[in-house]
Amino acid sequence: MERTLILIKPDGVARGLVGQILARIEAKGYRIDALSLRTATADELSAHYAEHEGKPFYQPLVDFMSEGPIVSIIASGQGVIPGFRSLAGATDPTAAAPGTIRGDLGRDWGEKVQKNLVHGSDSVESAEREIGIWFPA
Ligand code: RTP
Ligand code: MG
Repeated sequence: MERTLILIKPDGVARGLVGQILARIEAKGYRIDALSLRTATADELSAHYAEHEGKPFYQPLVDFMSEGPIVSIIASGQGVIPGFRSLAGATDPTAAAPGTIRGDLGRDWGEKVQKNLVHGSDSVESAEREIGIWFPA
């Protein structure tokens, strides 16, 4: 079965949106197979965001992701990888369509990094790689 790695980022946990975000994943019909709440280590974040190393938003992104606990989730279901990205909406919460997690629950807070509540894997390869980082066997 197709599976994906979802993160509820520190802004989502701090704002008390975990329940609402999980409810949207479940209401869509995807299954939650694993779930953990904890603060990420520096190693997990550098592995997770390796593709963005060197970009101007990399350090602000890693700092933001270290601010507090994260909920990491493995979710499964046919089409869950693109399906969750479409539930999440566009990266920029100002541009994200209403009806999406980022569009309904997020906004621009005037900070260096886009605080956009959630992460979802963007391909089968990313999903398997990211599941290995957040849920080591
Ligand atoms: P994600 O990986 O978190 O699911 O989001 P995404 O695919 O929509 O966005 P991506 O390009 O992979 O960027 C990863 C995260 O970095 C932050 N970001 N900030 N210019 C900026 O301020 C900027 N660009 C990216 C966001 O938190 C984004 O989700
Ligand atoms: Mg991404």
